[in-house]
Amino acid sequence: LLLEQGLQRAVERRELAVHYQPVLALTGPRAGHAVGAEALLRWRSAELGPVGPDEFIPVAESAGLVNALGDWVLDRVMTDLAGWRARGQVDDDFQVAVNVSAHQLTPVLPGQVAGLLARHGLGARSVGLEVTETAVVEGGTAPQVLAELRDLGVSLLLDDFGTGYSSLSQLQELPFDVVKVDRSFVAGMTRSARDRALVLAVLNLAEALGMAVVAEGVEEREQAEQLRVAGCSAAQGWYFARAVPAAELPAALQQAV
Ligand code: G
Ligand code: G
Ligand code: MN
Ligand code: NA
Repeated sequence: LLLEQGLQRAVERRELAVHYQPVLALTGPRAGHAVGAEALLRWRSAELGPVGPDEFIPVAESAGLVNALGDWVLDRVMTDLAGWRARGQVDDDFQVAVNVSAHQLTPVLPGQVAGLLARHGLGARSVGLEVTETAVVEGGTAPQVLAELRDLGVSLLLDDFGTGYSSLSQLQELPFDVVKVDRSFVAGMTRSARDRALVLAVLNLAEALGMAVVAEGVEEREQAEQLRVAGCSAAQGWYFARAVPAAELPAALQQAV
């Protein structure tokens, strides 16, 4: 209840911030360079101190607050991105991926995203939406909503891949552009042959389905190297860069290279 009440006031009290973790290309002409970022919501509550999204997003979902929160995040991200572009701090094809909750995948979302893109003068390709497997399987209207977002030109990323319950047929039917390999598999890949086999299998599967792969949670040089050799197109993780506030991202992008 304390969390719920705090969350209700978090926006007006300016306790929320979006941080950004650089995503680096591992292959292709931009290899070694930051080509995008993942937006990660942060809440510093006056009463509770810093609270992580793992803790407050479920509360926001059950309290019916996650749509308002999600709207705020999308607007914040597009404001930040438009600013970096106006100052020449990122390329036109720099893409920010935003996590969306299953509850946000309603028929109003595509129109909302289109409206925000127009208002901020951004092309649809500059924004990606990260959705978990569970969100897609649960939601009755989710596939239709995803199809409309895809028609807009927004990128769709399947988050935490391998930890949920999506079937291979769903992966093929849903309009995802990118599969994000969960960091639990990346963590084990240099030590466990099984984890390595799993990551390689995801890479093969994605290639067969015409999807790109972003590896999450890369903490060691050896992981980055194995992923690059295996043909993984992009990666993020503490080895390259941590999530930073919007004002610090341009510098973080240079350092991550
Ligand atoms: O940044 P961190 O590792 O604490 O994120 C924990 C979880 O919270 C991740 O699964 C991430 O996808 C989720 N998350 C982070 N920011 C957002 C957000 O803006 N909206 C939603 N729905 N989830 C988020
Ligand atoms: O579920 P999702 O992929 O959206 O979660 C992203 C979360 O992973 C963020 O909370 C972020 O802080 C965290 N994260 C990012 N890079 C690393 C990393 O290299 N190692 C670990 N353990 N967590 C990371
Ligand atoms: Mn994510
Ligand atoms: Na993830």
